[in-house]
Amino acid sequence: MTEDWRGPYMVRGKFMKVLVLTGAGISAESGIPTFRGSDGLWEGFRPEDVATPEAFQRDPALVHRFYNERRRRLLSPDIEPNAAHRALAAFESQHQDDFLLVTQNIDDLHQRSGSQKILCMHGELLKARCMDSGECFPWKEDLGLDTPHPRYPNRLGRLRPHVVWFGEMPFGLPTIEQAAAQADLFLAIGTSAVVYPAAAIVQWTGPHCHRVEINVDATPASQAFQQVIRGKASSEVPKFLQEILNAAQ
Ligand code: BJW
Repeated sequence: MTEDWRGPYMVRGKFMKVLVLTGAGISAESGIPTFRGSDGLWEGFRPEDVATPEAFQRDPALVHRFYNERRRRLLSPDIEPNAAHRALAAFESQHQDDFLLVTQNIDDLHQRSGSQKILCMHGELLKARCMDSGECFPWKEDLGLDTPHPRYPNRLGRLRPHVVWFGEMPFGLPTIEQAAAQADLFLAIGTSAVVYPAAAIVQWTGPHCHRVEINVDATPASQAFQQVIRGKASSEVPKFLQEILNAAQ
């Protein structure tokens, strides 16, 4: 399964196109629970009760509570980016060709680390979206059924978390598809590869692309990667990216 990445990398020189996909595993060591781990975020919540448009219609108060708790936790002082987030931002700043970081995470830990070219395909927890106009607003407070609209204070409860629920279309798919087709290196970090279309991105890469998975466990997609690194993101991501930068010198 493991193949030395220096082959394709050195043939193409240092100006390679890099696409990175991150999932909940990269933020686990920052204190944000993953979705499907044993201490997972959805322990006690069924996904269909909190992460679908139907759930929100049925019981908006419950869904708001789920996201309010996560927003408060994200904003607590003990949550901060870890070495993997920081290494990706540092790599981006030193890499001289195309780079795109696609994250499924709705936390803002990549942004806090300084990542610039980032596409949040499942939305952002620190934004609220008007259900009528689609307009988004930066948001750090709780949302609820009595939350006034920032522009029209008499309109209450028309804001929802700016996140992508099951059955909704993720953001930026054409951009992601194009970046995948052109990528020389695809790096998937800390994602279980069970949620689509994110899980299919590896299939959208071209035959020339070197595909690397970094995860503590195997995933249903592991076979699609030439190089599989088993370990924690905070140690393996900085190591891997530094090797690439060293090889490009
Ligand atoms: C570490 C680590 C460490 C831990 N270091 N690693 C049947 C078949 C196929 C598809 C479907 C189907 N039925 C329905 C669908 C579609 C559905 C879907 O995929 N369902 C599956 C569950 C079957 N998908 C959708 O509905 C999507 N929309 C859609 O398909 O639209 C139509 C469409 C049509 C055609 C083209 C394109 C689109 C929308 C999906 C929205 C997902 N939303 C959520 C919630 C977002 C808001 C929120 O955060 O609350 O997104 S669900 C949840 O899962 C969240 C995550 O982003 C997503 C992925 O989870 P992730 O990040 O992989 O986390 P975990 O917990 O699963 O895994 C963590 C991993 O880290 C593990 O592997 C650990 O081992 C590892 N790890 N610690 C490294 N320290």
